[in-house]
Amino acid sequence: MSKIALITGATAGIGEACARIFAQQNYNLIITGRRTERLDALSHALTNEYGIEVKALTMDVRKKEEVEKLEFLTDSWKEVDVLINNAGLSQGMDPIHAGNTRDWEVMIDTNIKGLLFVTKIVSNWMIQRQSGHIVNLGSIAGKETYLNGNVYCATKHAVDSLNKAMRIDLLPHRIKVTGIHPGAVDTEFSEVRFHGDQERAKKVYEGYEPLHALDIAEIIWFAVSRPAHVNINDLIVMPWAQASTSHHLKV
Ligand code: NDP
Ligand code: 8X3
Repeated sequence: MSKIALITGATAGIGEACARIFAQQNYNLIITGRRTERLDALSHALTNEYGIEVKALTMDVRKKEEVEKLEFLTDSWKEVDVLINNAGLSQGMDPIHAGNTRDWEVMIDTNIKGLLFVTKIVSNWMIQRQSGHIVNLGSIAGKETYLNGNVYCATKHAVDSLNKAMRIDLLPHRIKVTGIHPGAVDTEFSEVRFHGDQERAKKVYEGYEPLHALDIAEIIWFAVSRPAHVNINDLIVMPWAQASTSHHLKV
């Protein structure tokens, strides 16, 4: 019987790449995000290409009542083996005294509260089966703090802490928990951070080769595919040309 992975934020970037990798590995998928058209297109593509089953659920992880729609899935879809808590974003890059409070709320609600709403539901399904693996997308921003990164960094430090907390709380239930913390990955991330300013977004990745979404998806698959007695607790993954959030070798 095929395993099931639930991937949040599968409409772009790392989440979409994870969907492709897990489909190649014959997983059936629950994919989520806010952009229904993209979810449907991905669902059709993966079904046709890999012959897997895909459930596409439009949901905004910030809205508890939308996340609770997961409870309406049939019992067989609740047998989730792998949860990838990937949905997340940054908004703005201003000093704390000039920060936009709406941006702060979006980041806190998505990166922390959204991750918690999804985890609460899916971890209970895993507890029923005493089995499962949760992968949390943190960031190098959850290990360091950089100029004007303030609230985004704080949300990813929270993810880092929740990753450790989940590992402790869910240990008696035989659930693995892994944190993946990438440096710069060339996705829609910077375009979203800069509110659609493509020129500014492009500059983030200029002069060096950043990571690609597939690099991270392959590493997530590596973590998930270790033998039963092995758990990768925490991984920081950087482009070779990036030593920290503020040190890049640019040519
Ligand atoms: P993208 O912007 O390419 O993708 C983000 C995904 O998150 C989209 O599918 C988006 O879907 C989804 N998402 C955002 N907000 C919500 C929401 N409220 N409800 C549901 N889904 C949401 O970025 P990445 O792929 O780069 O980011 C994925 C994760 O990796 C994030 O947690 C990010 O913080 C983390 N990360 C990224 C790095 C980078 O440099 N790119 C580095 C380190 C960590 P939709 O808009 O359709 O809702
Ligand atoms: C994304 C990486 O350095 O832009 O989480 O915060 S960074």
